[in-house]
Amino acid sequence: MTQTHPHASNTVRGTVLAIQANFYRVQLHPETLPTDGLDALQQPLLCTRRDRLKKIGVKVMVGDRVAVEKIDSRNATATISDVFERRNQLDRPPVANADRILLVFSLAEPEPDPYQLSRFLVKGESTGLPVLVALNKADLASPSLQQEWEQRLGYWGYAASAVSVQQNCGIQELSQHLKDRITIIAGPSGVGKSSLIHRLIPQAKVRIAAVSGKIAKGRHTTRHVELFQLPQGGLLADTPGFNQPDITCDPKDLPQYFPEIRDRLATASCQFDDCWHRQEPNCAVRGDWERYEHYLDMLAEAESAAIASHHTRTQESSLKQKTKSDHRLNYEPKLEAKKYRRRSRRSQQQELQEVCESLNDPCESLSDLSQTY
Ligand SMILES: Nc1nc2c(ncn2[C@@H]2O[C@H](COP(=O)(O)OP(=O)(O)O)[C@@H](O)[C@H]2O)c(=O)[nH]1
Ligand SMILES: [Mg+2]
Ligand SMILES: [Zn+2]
Repeated sequence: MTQTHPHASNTVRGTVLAIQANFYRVQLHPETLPTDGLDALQQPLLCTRRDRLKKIGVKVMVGDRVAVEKIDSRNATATISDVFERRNQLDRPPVANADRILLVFSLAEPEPDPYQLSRFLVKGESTGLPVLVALNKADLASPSLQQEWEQRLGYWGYAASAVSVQQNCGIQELSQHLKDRITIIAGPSGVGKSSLIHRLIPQAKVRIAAVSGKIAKGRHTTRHVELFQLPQGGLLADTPGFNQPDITCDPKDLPQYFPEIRDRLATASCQFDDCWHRQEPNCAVRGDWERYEHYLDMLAEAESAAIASHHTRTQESSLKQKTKSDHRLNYEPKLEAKKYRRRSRRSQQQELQEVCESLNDPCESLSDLSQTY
């Protein structure tokens, strides 16, 4: 990634809100604009990426802070000339510089499933970002049920608040936490994530329609990551619902994704430094707390995932070796032809993948949140 000096004078900067095909929708940062108040530049601009960035392979992600040039305020277009260093980067959904995860569950329709909640929480924690929790559809739940869940999540280490998007209850308070930040919304499907975004940003839908018509005629626009701008400042990204986030983290990292374990280890330590908190003697973590069973289940899952991915890697490398040792066979004309066809299919596949990437459509892999720095 290249870097422009962030304080270079007359560099206009902005944040990438959405990517479609080879276009980037960029909201300019007002404080970097020339002082002669250009009203036209308060709307997002449609940008292309400077050729040099393409050549050196600099990718632009949603959430990226960028430098722009060649601003045409009449047509609301510009060119991205540089990408600033990312603070962090989520793979699924592909978003840079996110500040927090907002997990939305519902108190009814669907009812909370403690183990599913727990998995979402662990997945959220694994991004390294702070995790907020909202319990929606309070209008469908008795006050005692609301209290019960708020308390239960409190024991788990989360200050969860019951809200009702439909009745506009608790939404103002929630939006205070979203101000001036990039927040990723996740949670099971049907809990009201999209409804929440529309409640916070009534014009969100309208704007999507207007832009997709302008830049991507004929292309499907429903499955891409987009940052929505909150009226009071701040950006929100919706993620399509998924019901069972998989636990694929490094098993060694799992304990730190449970606030209950973090708390226990802050005041006590296990006899063994490499304690898995299972049956080891003098473990400070094992004990009578609700999610301990969840921890054990997820630990087993993370371990099998690690073993499975190790197997895949070993298999792949032995396959490669086999091809190498069978190299002679490749001199047969028939196989050459096959090889040629295969390559051509592969390049087609690659092209498709590039289109997917530029559309920022993660194809079928939006099913979990994970982070690479
Ligand atoms: N009763 C009630 N229904 C809601 C509330 N918020 C959303 N819904 C409904 O729940 C359903 C799923 O909402 P949606 O926003 O599509 O959920 P998503 O899958 O998480 O994006 C829709 O029928 C909404 O009208 C709420 O606060 N109360
Ligand atoms: Mg939705
Ligand atoms: Zn232990």
